[in-house]
Amino acid sequence: MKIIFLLQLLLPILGSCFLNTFSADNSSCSASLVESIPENLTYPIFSISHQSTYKALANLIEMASHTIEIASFYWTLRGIDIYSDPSAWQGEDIFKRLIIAGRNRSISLRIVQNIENTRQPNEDTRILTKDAFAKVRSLNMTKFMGSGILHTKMWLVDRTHFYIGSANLDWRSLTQVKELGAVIYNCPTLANDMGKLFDVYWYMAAADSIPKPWPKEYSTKINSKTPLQLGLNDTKYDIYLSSSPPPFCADGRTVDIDAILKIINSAKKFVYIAVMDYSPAIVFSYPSVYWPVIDNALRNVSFTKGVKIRLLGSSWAHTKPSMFNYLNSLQALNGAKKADIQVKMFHVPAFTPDQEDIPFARVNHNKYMVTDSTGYIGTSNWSGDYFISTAGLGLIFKPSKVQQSGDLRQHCYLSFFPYFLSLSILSLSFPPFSILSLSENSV
Ligand SMILES: *[C@@H]1O[C@H](CO)[C@@H](O)[C@H](O)[C@H]1NC(C)=O
Ligand SMILES: *[C@@H]1O[C@H](CO)[C@@H](O)[C@H](O)[C@H]1NC(C)=O
Ligand SMILES: *[C@@H]1O[C@H](CO)[C@@H](O)[C@H](O)[C@H]1NC(C)=O
Ligand SMILES: *[C@@H]1O[C@H](CO)[C@@H](O)[C@H](O)[C@H]1NC(C)=O
Ligand SMILES: *[C@@H]1O[C@H](CO)[C@@H](O)[C@H](O)[C@H]1NC(C)=O
Ligand SMILES: *[C@@H]1O[C@H](CO)[C@@H](O)[C@H](O)[C@H]1NC(C)=O
Ligand SMILES: CC(=O)N[C@H]1CO[C@H](CO)[C@@H](O)[C@@H]1O
Repeated sequence: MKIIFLLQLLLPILGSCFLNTFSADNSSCSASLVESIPENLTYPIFSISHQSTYKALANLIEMASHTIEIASFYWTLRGIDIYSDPSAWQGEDIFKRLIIAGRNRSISLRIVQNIENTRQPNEDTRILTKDAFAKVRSLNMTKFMGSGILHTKMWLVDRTHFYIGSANLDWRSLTQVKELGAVIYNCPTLANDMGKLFDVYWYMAAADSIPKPWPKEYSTKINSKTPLQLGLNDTKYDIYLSSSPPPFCADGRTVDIDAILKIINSAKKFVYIAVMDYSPAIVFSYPSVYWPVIDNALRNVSFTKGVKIRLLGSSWAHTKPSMFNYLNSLQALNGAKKADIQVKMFHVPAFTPDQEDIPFARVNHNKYMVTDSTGYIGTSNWSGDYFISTAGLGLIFKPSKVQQSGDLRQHCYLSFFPYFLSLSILSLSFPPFSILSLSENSV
C-alpha cells in the first residue's frame, strides 16, 4: 500500500517530465516515451500514461520537411492486409499520412523491410512505391548470416527526430498489442548516428556481402565507452545506440548484447525487465543450441550481489512451452544465497469476441529494461537468435548525475520506474487483471 501511496505523490512530478526539453547543451533535444495499450485494457489511475504510438508516429510524419526513413520487419498497416477490424483505423490513418507525405508533400520516403515471403507479400510498401514514390529495399538476412530477419522498428525523420521501439508497421501494434518505444526530437547528433544504422540496412539490402571493415562513414564515436552527453534541465544523460548482429556493427558501434550485459552487470540494486520472449537458447536452430548468455548474467548479479531481478515475460496463445521451463528455472534460484528473483507473465486478455478473433494480437510485445542506473529500450526478444543473426537495435540512457545529486525525483529518467512499478503492483494487487503468476501458466 505504501508504494501505491508514494506513487500517487510522485506522479504529478514525474508524469510529464520526460517531455521537457533538453537544455542548450546539445541543441534542443527532447525525448518522450510512447506506448500502445491494447484496446480496453484499463490501467489503474495511479499508473502513468504516455503518449500513444499512433499519435507519436502521426506527429513524426507531420513534422517531416524532407525525408522519412523507416527500418521495418513486415507491413500490415491496413485492415485488409491481414484482418479487417474497426480498430485498424489508426494503422490506416498512418498509412494515408505516409501516402500524402510522399505524394503531396514531396517528402522522400526510404524504406528497408525484411525480405518478403511469397505467402505474405508487403502490399503496403508496393502501394507506397507506386503512389508515394517511396524507395523500398528488402533485406535478406539469411543470405549473410545463414538465418535471421530484419526485426528493427525504427522511424527517422529529417535525420533530426526518430522513433525506436517494439511497434511493428502493423495496425495491431497501435491498438491491439502492448508496445513501448521512445521518440527523440530535435536531436541531429543522435539522429545522425541513427542514420548510420539505417545506412547499414540500406546498403546491405543491395549488397552481396558484408563489408569488412565497414567504410568510415558508417563508423561512430557514440558508444558505451563514449556515450553522447545530453542535458535535460540540470540532468546530464549518457546516451547511445546499440546494434545487432555483430557483423552489422561498424567501427565504434556497441553490439546490442554487449550493451545488455553491461547494463545488467553494472546494476547495484535492481534489474527490471519486460520482454516478450525469453529463452537461454538459439530458438530457431536445429539441433537446439543452448545460449545462457543473458540468463547467466542475471543469475550471477543476483546470486553474488543480491541485485533484485524482476522479469515480466509475455504469455499468449503462441508462447512456446519451453519458455516456462526457462523462467521457472530462473525463478528457482530465488532465495539461494543472495538471489532475489521474481518472474511474472503478462497476459493480455481479449475483452470481446471480436478481439478474440484478431490473429496474433492481444499480447505484451515490448522489450525494455530498467536498472538502478540505466534505461534500455530494444527491439529484440531475449533469445540467442536475436543477438547472433537477426538485425535489431537498442537505445541506452543513463542519467549521469544520479550519484551526486541524490534526489532521484529530479530525474525524468524516473518516469520509467513508476511505469514499471505500476505493472509490478498490478501483478500483486489485481491477480485476475492481466498478469498471471508463473505457476498458473506452467505446463
Ligand atoms: C473497448 O474499446 C472500444 C474502443 O475504445 C470501445 O468502443 C468499447 O466500448 C470498449 N468495450 C468495452 C467492453 O469496454
Ligand atoms: C494529394 O494529391 C492527389 C493527386 O495527386 C489529390 O487527388 C489529393 O486530393 C491530394 N491530397 C491532399 C490531402 O492534398
Ligand atoms: C534469401 O537468401 C537465401 C540464401 O542466399 C536464399 O536461399 C533465399 O531464397 C533468399 N530469400 C529470398 C526470399 O529471396
Ligand atoms: C526543467 O526546466 C524548465 C525550465 O527551466 C522547468 O519549467 C521545468 O520544471 C524543469 N523540469 C524539471 C523536471 O525539473
Ligand atoms: C559473477 O560476477 C562476478 C562479479 O560480481 C564476477 O567476478 C564473476 O566472474 C562472475 N561469474 C561468472 C561465472 O560470470
Ligand atoms: C519474438 O517477437 C516476434 C515479434 O516481435 C514474434 O513474432 C516472435 O514469435 C517472438 N518469438 C521468437 C522466439 O522469435
Ligand atoms: C553544443 C554542444 O555542447 N554540443 C555537444 C553535443 O555532444 C557532442 C558529443 O558528445 C559534443 O561533441 C558537442 O560538443
